Amino acid sequence: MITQETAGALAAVLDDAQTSVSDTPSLADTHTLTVDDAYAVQAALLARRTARGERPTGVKLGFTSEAKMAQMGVSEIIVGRLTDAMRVVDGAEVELARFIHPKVEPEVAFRLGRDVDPHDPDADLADCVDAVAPALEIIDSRYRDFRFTYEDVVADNTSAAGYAVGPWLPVRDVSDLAVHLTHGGSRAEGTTAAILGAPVNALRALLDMARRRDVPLRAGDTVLAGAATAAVALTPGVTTCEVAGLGRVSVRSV
Ligand code: OOG
Ligand code: MG
Repeated sequence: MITQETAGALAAVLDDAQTSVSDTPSLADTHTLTVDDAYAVQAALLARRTARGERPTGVKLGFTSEAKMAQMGVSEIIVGRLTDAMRVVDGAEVELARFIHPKVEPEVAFRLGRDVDPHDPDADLADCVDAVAPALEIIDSRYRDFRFTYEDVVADNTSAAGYAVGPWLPVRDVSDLAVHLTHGGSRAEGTTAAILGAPVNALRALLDMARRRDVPLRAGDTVLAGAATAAVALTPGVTTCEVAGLGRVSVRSV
């Protein structure tokens, strides 16, 4: 296990890459990190963000679909943290200059209606969800050329950079809904079934991760279940995610 000091130093490297909008080499070039080490770096990264006033707003899962696993060459789920600084209002502008090499992906978001104790053996996260919505996630790996190991991407807070959530709707079955991502002239199609068979399975996976990784789950938190398709480069223009029966959410990149 790396020391707290090393975790803090590696978090500083990733944080500086983000704030200075410049990429950084894979940590694996210089450090041998375990998955536990990587989550310690992620925690130190979040601590830096909260120390400068950012407020945690929820959690995100990554690599919950085959398309994403294949795209990034990674085959196990990861969990990262969202803050208010990453939030983009539905329909609002996002400045591409804030990012290194952003990509966007279509997602489904859940909202937690109450605090959940991940260590409660009877906890059922799906029971605690009070709303669902279509969502867009902007990912922006801090690593050069978006190339990373599993431990790298965990340390880098799972490439989290931005997210937009459409209008919240009452809870419903979101198991197999068509998903369309449109960006300029291009269009990607998928289904929510690509997310671990059904997004509700992402909630089960999240509860397990939260238990193992000490991730808090609080009332009002947004949970991003993971992308339903591969990510596409975010370039100027309007990007929309439409989930059949849930509606749409968009961002305008400038
Ligand atoms: C890591 C983030 C993966 C998802 O939805 O699968 C992710 C990355 O691809 O850079 O957010
Ligand atoms: Mg994602």
